[in-house]
Amino acid sequence: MTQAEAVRKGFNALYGADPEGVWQAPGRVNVIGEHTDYNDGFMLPIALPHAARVAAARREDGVLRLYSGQYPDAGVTELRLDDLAPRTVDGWAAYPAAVVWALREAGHRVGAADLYLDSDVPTGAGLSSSAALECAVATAYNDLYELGLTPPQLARLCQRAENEFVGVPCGILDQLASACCAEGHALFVDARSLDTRQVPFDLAAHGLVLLVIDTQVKHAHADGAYAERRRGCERAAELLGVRALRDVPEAGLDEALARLPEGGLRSLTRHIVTEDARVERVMALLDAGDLRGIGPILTEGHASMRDDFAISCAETDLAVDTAVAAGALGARMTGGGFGGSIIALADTADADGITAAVTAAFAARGWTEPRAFTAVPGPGARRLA
Ligand code: GAF
Repeated sequence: MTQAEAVRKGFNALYGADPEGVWQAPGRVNVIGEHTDYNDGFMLPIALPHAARVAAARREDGVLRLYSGQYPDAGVTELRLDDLAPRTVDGWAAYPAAVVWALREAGHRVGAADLYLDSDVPTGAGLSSSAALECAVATAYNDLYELGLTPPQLARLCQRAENEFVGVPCGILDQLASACCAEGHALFVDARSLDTRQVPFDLAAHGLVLLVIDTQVKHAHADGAYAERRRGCERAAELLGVRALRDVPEAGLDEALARLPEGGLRSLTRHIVTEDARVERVMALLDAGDLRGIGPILTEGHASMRDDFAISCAETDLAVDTAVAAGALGARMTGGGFGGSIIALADTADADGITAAVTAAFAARGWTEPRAFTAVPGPGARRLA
């Protein structure tokens, strides 16, 4: 049975009728460009083959019914559309509810629906499982209610849903990746204009793999620390008199740093400015067909997240250091930080050895065994059936 058939069947068994369709949206890993999104900067995600799927059918009585195959014990959540308000729904149901709320807030005439969700995007691993849920639901609603929204518009709407309804001050990286990525490609994003460009990212043709290693840790203070980094960047931009840190050119970095108070704001600024520059360097190499050459830039990016942005942790540092020592061309933490996953670019022949080395290093410290898989760029959000 395909995954589309599985959610269709689940929908039918639960709601006693066929859905009107099945949609899916992927998780992501970001190749480079971390925390640059809310600084109006650049980033380069790929979609994972892992995705959230939703079988859906419209309802006319204003009652939104939600069920997740990942949380069967929670049963069906019923919410009246007119009662939807920011921060009133907890847990996984907040994400689909948030999307319906955001559509209505934006003035779209959408009604309720029965939704049956499922997902194989690992949760809490920094791989955008929540954005995948949001984008799957937004894509389903876009079709069912014939809204005609473009993928970037859907991404913006999902970001608003997460910021205002769920209460997470994220940027647009995850939603844009989930909505706009294309198979076999990385997605270059300019977060200010929302201009995107599909960049061929054919790892196999270069004899390479992109390993994703989920450390299986998520440190508890992550949400507060993310918000704090964001406020720090905004404060630094204000003190420098620019709209966002994206407007500080790398050539003018030293001069900009000298105008900031000593300490945290300087290192936050240094990470963002150098990270934007790293995305541009990676883009230049990819445009020249040199996928292998991006490795060292990934590792530099990790050092910047560790030393300047201070969002790494012992587990991600150990995974990155071990992967590089075991022969990876480059490695870095991916996503918001404080745990989650790392990526490692490697020759195909070295992949198993790298995974084994990281696993052994974790075992030697008595840490939970990390989970590894290889990521091939998958498609963005779409209708399956
Ligand atoms: C998280 C956020 F949701 C994104 O918007 C982005 O800021 C990312 O962390 C860091 O690049 O995934």
